[in-house]
Amino acid sequence: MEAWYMDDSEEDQREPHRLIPNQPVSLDQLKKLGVFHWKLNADIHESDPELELIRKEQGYSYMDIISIHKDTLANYEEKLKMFFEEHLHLDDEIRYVLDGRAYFDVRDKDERWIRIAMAKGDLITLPAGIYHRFTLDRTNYTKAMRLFVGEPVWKAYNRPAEDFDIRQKYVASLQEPGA
Ligand code: KMT
Ligand code: NI
Repeated sequence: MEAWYMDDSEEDQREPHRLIPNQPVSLDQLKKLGVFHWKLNADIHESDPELELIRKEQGYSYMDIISIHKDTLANYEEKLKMFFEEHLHLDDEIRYVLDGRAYFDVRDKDERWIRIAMAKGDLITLPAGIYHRFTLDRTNYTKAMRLFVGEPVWKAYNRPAEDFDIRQKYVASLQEPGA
């Protein structure tokens, strides 16, 4: 996993959009935004004790696998367009890349876009209430495990979504010491 601040060009969302010079974002900076990362062995995801432990500790009872490719995903174009709309959820978004690659973009506390480049073996959690979006990269393919605490709710609220309690809670959490 690698993360960096994005340029503001509107060209192809699948391009890396790095600043020149590149401005990297560390795992520590991501933690302060409530974004957490694990590196796992995706080749053994069906029987990985490390994944089992995370699922148990975090209460990730639900899981499914989504393959995002024009030949495997129904309404591919429409869904990708939706995923790239800036939005939030009322619950954490937990994704584990099993194959291929993808970008998750998150807003930092000053509203700047951070691009998180995810590859096989990267598991990430985005906190409820954070504004984010998702895109494939130039390789146009990813397979990801979707994890959830309890029954999944995929509902996304596009920005602006300031009135939700969860949004206000999230923004307040950025002010806490250590954040
Ligand atoms: C979301 O809500 O941003 C998504 O579900 C992204 C696609 S899942 C790899
Ligand atoms: Ni989302």
